[in-house]
Amino acid sequence: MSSGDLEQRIAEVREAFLERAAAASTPSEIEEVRVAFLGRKGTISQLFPSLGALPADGRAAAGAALNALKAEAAEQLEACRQRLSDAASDGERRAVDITLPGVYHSVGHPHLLSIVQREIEEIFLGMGFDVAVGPEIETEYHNFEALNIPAGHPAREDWDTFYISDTLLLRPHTSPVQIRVMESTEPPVRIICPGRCFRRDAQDATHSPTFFQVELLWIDEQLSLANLRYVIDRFVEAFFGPGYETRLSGDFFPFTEPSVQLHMREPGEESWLEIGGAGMVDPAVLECVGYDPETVSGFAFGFGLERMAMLKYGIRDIRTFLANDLRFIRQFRPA
Ligand code: FA5
Repeated sequence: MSSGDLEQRIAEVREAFLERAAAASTPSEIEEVRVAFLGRKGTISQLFPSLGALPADGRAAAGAALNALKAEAAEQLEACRQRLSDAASDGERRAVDITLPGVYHSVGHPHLLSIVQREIEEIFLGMGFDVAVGPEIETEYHNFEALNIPAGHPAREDWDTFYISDTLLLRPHTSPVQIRVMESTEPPVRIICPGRCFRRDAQDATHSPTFFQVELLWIDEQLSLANLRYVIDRFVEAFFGPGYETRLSGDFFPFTEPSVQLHMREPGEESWLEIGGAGMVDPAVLECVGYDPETVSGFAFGFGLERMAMLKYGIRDIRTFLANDLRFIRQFRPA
């Protein structure tokens, strides 16, 4: 090969290198180009042995041209790598561009009924009660018999119950949880039980086929109606605040004796709203769960959660709770 041929070949290789280098757009493509031209068997490296075959007078110039190509190729590849890493960090910078307007992600919040349930739980936890739960599908035994309402007793009609089978039903009140707790706990017992109930009630402004009750049960020695009245008053004070009036009147429940009913009135309102029933636990119920009515006594209540929320927040129709209207739900975003 003459020195002119070699210079011609160097020019061709340079062209080919520049074309391949310009097309390389990833680190691995850049590495491929490096190996193809500058690697041990690369096109540029392979040209060096030809220098030895050149006549002495042209060898120096051809050697310089070849070295220059090798240096240029190495520089170009380094420049390609730099461009790629600049582009990558530019992309990263753009990914967290704090000057762009944010993307709005709507965050939900608990429903008013959950908020009220939690508030009530907090108040009673503060008074030393535990929170108990029971199944929404109940046995007839826990829902009626153990509560002193045997089969055929007319009081069963007070709870318009959805039956699932001959012995299973959707609980129409939370009172069966009293039984479950007493069956598994020695006295003293101090629990509340918030939970969903179901009744075949026609829907109107104060009735819904599905609603919540909060049950309370306190069994100890020497409890009386006066203690019940005290607990109700402290609760009303803590949950509703000042100005709400309460009224207890006589009632009948097979599982309490005596039994009372609680009505409440908003400040400045004329009409009373029934909140729930209460009373001293009937000795027959205590005996049924294996307690000795001679040594322990206690009281219970079952209050409607929606009714309490309605009074506290001025809600006039119980149907709004489940109407799924966001304009209603969003008014009660917890702080
Ligand atoms: C009972 O369910 C008794 N278990 C309460 C009780 C517990 C008495 C412990 C004594 C001792 P009553 O059927 O009255 O009682 O219901 C209690 C409250 O649940 C009602 O005052 C009302 O606030 C609420 N409630 C009942 N039915 C509905 C309904 N269909 N929709 C909304 N709230 C209801």
